[in-house]
Amino acid sequence: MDHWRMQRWLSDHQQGRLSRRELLRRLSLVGLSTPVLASLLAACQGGEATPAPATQPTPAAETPTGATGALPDYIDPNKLDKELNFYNWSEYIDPEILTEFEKTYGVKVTMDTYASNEDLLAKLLGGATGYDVIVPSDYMVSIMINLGMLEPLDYSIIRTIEHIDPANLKAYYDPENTYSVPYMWGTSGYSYDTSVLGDNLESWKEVFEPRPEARGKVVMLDDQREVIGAALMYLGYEINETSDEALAKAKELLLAQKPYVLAYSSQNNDDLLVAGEALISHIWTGDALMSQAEKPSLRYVIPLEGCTVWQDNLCVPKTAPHKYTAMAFIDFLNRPDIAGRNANYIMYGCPNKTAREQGYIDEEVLKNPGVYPPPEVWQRLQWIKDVGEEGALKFDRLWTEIKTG
Ligand code: SPD
Repeated sequence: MDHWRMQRWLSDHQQGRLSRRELLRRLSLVGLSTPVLASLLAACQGGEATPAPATQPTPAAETPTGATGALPDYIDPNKLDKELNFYNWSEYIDPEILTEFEKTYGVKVTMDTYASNEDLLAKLLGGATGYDVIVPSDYMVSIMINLGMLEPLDYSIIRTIEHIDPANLKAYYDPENTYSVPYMWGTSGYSYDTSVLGDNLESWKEVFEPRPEARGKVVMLDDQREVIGAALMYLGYEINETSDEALAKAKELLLAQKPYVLAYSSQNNDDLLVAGEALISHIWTGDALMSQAEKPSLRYVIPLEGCTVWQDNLCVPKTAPHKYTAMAFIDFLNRPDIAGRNANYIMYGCPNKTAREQGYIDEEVLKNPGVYPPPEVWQRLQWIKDVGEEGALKFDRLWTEIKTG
């Protein structure tokens, strides 16, 4: 291993040019063991302080992977545009997959990122018309369909739909998959540091009414439906409950919790855990697993009272300027080898059945019950649903009261 190269990666990370996840992946590729990685990353603490640029060009010089295939024969190269604008959740794709698409298809991909479904919706409603592919979750697909914001998908191009597990298709929010193809799915439980809090934490109580050692060290997702939903489940309500009584109780709980909350963050919740500044974080599966790789004393919990299960989807906004290329990109992402590599990198549940069956997904990820929960755990998972305009307004108001209260 060239030390100069490793040093450059570390320095890029410290200056905010390389994400922690990408740094970790590159270092593990060159064979560094978990303890060595953990100490290197600890030495880099603070490296993420520099805010990431709003637009993240895909990495070029460092990525060793070249093109690994020709265009499928059903893709017409003359119809491909030279560029594609991808609006995705942060840390939600292996950057080398973007590079491979660029090289194979001759299309430059520009990716911007968002932190919540509500941010995505606000951005599009605010007039952003340049995006070609977006990744809304289940309930947000419903909302966007109802608002007429999505383009019907062209399955003469997205032929790789055949690899998606039928169990993940025809979901409640888009029963014919007219507008959406499943991308990844996961759960929203919490991770905590067993070396301080022990091995037996199982309830949302630890998050909402934390024990003294964890007070001031709790991080919540910066996501209104997730946070209010978790509070509702802890209180014994259904996650989509909008009655005034239930929301008043959720408000009381969340305001009482607030002095113990270090931050509401969906992007730094994992970093804060790894750095030891947080002891418990409300977190999505993939971020939980990635931080556990850096800090083995972390443990991911799907709480006894239940938590959210969600599925994120590839969709094309009606306003997309490069629709043919968008369909080709979605087709590419669903190739079993690509979907498998991506799932191994971001560590979320992968709806690509062929990728799972043909060994493209690491056994370690497939066997992890945090990623693929056993049937008894499924019984306590709930889907967030579109609660209509009035319900959405209530969640919105309550969230503002929590954040500013
Ligand atoms: N790090 C990216 C995670 C994407 C998670 N989407 C989750 C939506 C849950 N409502």
